[in-house]
Amino acid sequence: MDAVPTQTRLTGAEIIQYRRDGYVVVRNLLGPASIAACKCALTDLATGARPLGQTSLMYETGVDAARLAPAEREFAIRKYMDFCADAPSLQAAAFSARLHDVLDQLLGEGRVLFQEMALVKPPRIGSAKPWHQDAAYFRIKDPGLVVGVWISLDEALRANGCMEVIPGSHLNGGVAHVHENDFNLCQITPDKIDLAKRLPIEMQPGDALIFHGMIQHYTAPNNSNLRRRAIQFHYHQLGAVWGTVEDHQKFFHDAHGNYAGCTVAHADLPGGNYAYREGLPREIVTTDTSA
Ligand SMILES: O=C(O)CCC(=O)C(=O)O
Repeated sequence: MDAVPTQTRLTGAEIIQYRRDGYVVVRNLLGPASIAACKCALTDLATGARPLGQTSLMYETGVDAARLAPAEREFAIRKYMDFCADAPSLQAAAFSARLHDVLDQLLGEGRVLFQEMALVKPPRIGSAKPWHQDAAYFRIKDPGLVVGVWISLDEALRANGCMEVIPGSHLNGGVAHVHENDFNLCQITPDKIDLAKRLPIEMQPGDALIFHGMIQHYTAPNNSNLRRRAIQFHYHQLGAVWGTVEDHQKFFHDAHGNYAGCTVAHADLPGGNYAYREGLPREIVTTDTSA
């Protein structure tokens, strides 16, 4: 069993930090056994030791996955998605009672896990995730009801592409994003980012970054020899309503009022196979924290 407390209470100062800065870090959210089980599940999904089921794998640009030996794949994968049904240890992290105690404190009770992913930024080839706001990807009418949780499975340092945020940027609302049919590269237009305020957040394995759906954030390429695996969950509080692209445009538009979120492809470019989807149909997270 993990030698970590079963319950976590944020201090008043941490709750204020989430509201004011748009993020808070919970240290040691996952203990060593959970971290090891999550890493093992990611490896097994990559090698095929665990069937992919609903899980999808996305590789770094330029990688020909068909030419990789099974053991090589996890060193070329950029992202795993939709794995909860296939990997109980990853699902357990998403439904951690300790995590939901903290989220209850921040947001009130009752939420839905609507998206899960693992970002594994492989050594030497792991690419950047450009500056963006996660709410630009979700047509949810009240972006304040969306919360992201990013849990480091390795040490996340400046050297291997830790999370960086612009503290307080969630308070300025949505800003224009652009992309060219690769939703992984959807990014804030440079004039809307105050890079003087960027703050790298270095984390130890098991630490969790809890961040507001509107905070501007980024991860650098991994040019090091270090691994940097992380799992990321998105939840919305009950009461969140999925809207139309017009609803989303109210938050994400350019100076002319044109849509500037990440949920629509650039129609005039080849390879425009971007398919927007809403959240996965999921159960409400139980408030029974005894599990
Ligand atoms: O872990 C990463 O490299 C980027 C995570 C992130 O910001 C995202 O996927 O929205």
